[in-house]
Amino acid sequence: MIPHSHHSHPPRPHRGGRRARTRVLGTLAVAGLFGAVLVAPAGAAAAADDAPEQIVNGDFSNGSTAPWWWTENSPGSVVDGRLCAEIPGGTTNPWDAIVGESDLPLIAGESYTLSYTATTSVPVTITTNVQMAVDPYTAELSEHDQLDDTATPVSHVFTARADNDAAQLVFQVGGSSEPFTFCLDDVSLRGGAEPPVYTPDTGSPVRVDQVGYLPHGPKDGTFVTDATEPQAWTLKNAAGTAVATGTTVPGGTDPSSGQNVQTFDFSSYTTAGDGYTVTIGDETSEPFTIATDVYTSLRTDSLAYYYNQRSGIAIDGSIAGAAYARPAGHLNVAPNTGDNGVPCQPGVCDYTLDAAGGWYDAGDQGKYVVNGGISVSELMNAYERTLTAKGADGAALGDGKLKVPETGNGVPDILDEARWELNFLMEMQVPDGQPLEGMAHHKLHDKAWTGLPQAPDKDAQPRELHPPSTAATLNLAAAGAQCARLFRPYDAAFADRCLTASEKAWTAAEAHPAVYADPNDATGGGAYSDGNVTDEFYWAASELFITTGDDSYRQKLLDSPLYGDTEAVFPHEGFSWGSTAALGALDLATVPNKLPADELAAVRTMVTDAADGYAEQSEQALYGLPYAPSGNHYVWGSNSQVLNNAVVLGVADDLTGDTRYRDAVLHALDYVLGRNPLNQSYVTGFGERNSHNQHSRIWAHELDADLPTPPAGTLAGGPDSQLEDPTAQSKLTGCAPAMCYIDDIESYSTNESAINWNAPLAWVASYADDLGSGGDHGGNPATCQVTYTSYRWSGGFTTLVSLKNTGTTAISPWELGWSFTDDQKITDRWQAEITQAGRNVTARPVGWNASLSPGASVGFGFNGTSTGQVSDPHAFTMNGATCDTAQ
Ligand code: 9MR
Repeated sequence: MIPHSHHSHPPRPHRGGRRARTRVLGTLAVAGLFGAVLVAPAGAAAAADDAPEQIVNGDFSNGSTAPWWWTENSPGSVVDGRLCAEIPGGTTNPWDAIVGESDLPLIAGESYTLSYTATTSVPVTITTNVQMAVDPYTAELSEHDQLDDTATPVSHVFTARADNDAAQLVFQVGGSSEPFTFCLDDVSLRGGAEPPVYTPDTGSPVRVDQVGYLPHGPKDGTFVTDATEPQAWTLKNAAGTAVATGTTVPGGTDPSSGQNVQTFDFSSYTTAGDGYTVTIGDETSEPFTIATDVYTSLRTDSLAYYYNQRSGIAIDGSIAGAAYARPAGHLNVAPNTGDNGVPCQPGVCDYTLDAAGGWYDAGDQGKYVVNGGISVSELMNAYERTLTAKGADGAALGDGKLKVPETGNGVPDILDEARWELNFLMEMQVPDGQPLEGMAHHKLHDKAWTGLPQAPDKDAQPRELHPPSTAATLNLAAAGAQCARLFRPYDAAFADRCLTASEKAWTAAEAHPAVYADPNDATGGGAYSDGNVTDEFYWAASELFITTGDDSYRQKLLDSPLYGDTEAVFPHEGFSWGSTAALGALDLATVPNKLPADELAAVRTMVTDAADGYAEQSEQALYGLPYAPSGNHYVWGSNSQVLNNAVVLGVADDLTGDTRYRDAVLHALDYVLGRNPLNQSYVTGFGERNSHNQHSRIWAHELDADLPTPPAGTLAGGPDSQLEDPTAQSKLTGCAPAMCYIDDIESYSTNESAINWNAPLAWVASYADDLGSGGDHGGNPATCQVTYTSYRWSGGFTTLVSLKNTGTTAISPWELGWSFTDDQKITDRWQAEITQAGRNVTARPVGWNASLSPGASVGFGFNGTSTGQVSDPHAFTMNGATCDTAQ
């Protein structure tokens, strides 16, 4: 890699409130001196109630503090829907403690009304200023407001004298001898002009999946137009020849973008090819492909992201691509100070942990157990699905298929990648004999934020362990239990280690059920704080129950406040790192386990009920996405919410074969790959207009041309309507929710990549690629049927298989493949040649029984040994195509 200097870019502080705070701190001392001089001119008229609102997030209703800031001595957080800050006693001046918001545009001569409600736990007089944010801090409004513990509405009117693109509102709450709590709500500054509407370059108004469509899948697009009458559309092939035509369906205004749109559907066209376009009037879409393998490279590239994110290992250019080669990061080689022996933050512990390895979380180089757990779990789910779902192709994730250095070790490559993170999660466990033994440290990261770019091996910041948390501990318990069952056939010692770590973590979490990470612990790394761990308990109990069959875990599920609560397990807006119960429910619904039939049926119903909701969101959306956040609040990482909902839909399809669910999954993928209000493919290297400037310290090409862009397959977080970084705030003001995105390396709240976001992309890409390569149970009727009958006893089994040709043509020779879901090992067989590699089994004719005419069956059998609980496989492929199963 070509050396670069990060001195050419000043180190950038990071993250929402913190970053803003750092930026404004320098102004505070003088703000007071110069600020409180002017009063509102007499006679200013109140701005009308419907005058434009200038305050961003004035009611704190979504739990976020952004873009509010406060001085370091007065930490703030959202409490019961208000922003509350702890103000120290003993300061001298009003400006010694401040809570404020910046970037407020003011227009000279315009009248403004500032209003808010606030309480203080002791009576104080505060100074409320609207002022310049820079020297000389001239105030347009300066008032002394008397506050106490009653939330009396305060309102002030003023007329701005000067234009200002970025004024600030400051509540100066210093100068009290006693400490107090200051809580703020319903802050409003009305007047002036509407914030400018953000108008990005969105290219063609004809929006399609810029990668393409499966021949037998749905093929839909969206047309942005003022027209209200149906329009003619033409599908053209690469030669420009019209191959299909139709008319659009007017849809009205899309609430997520404010665009008037129409939709078009060319599903009935099924001929494979590259370079298709859709033309409407004079407008032509980006080109796309129709093919069964249209998502094959998305599957492998989305997974290659993880190798590129590895810490503690040199990235090999012959695997990752020459541009991505880099030395190992964070192995205690100077200037690195970790991660082989990482101390705690001062006062947190007095041991060090060897926590080398794992994946960097995102554009930063922190490693977080909370987010690591869901990420590795969704990767393991992509694999585990191939053991249980009809038509899922384990070989595509198998040994030799992915970009990992462990290829050739006989273990599926996706498990090799998962193991890199699982090891790290286990390293974060508090050692025996220490306080909080068995819990997991919440996170490990730099002491202070580094700037961009920053090569991992050149990071000189001290690395620190942060305190253990219950949420992290349960992430370890859940991921460890899943690890134990998946690695059992490949590496029993590793499986044992995972299970031991998992059970120990579970016990520790039960002993310390409410140890929460500090929401303000966000210097040098993200907070990932989570004050509700009922979902993590549900998830971990599910995984431990599936793996061990121990009924005490089932009892924990029955006792969980989430039991049977579909809305809580599968939130309307999607599961996430802070809401993980869905992971447990999805696995209970699909992975063979000992739940009694009625409880299993209830879990499956919960999955399909949730999927019905997401499918409906997709069907209502004019851009087809299964994500309809209330109030159109697109969250930080919204693309991962879209894709997590698609995972639930994919599982519902696996359970039922209902094409409604399948269509919604594919529509989610279409949205992410370009059928959206910005005409943006959010995946690097996929589609004509793809994101390639994601916020990254490693792939900072936008800041240093010698560095690469992110590797192909990297997902951008996507629209975040709360504008939670300064770049978003300055460049996206006035954006419609689904358009609050910018492919700018500085916009970490809309354009970062993260391990928990690429994971559902990999899951969905894997699912979609399986559909294309024969697993399309919604589109192509199966031409084979398998009857699988096992006789089991402790330690062994005998199985009889009957394979029937239910198609209309003869097959010769046949080849039947499946994967064991458990630890079965075939010892002898009859009437078929059977080979087993790990869990994957292939049966072939012995010779005389090679030919299967339509309607004919062939039978064979085998004996085997097993340890622990064993279930029958129920996903079979004959010569690559999915079979039906008869039970
Ligand atoms: O994904 C996280 C999102 O849900 C939060 O709103 C946001 C702010 O706390 O943090 C996101 O996670 C970031 C983490 O804190 C640090 N590494 C980068 C992550 C993605 O932006």
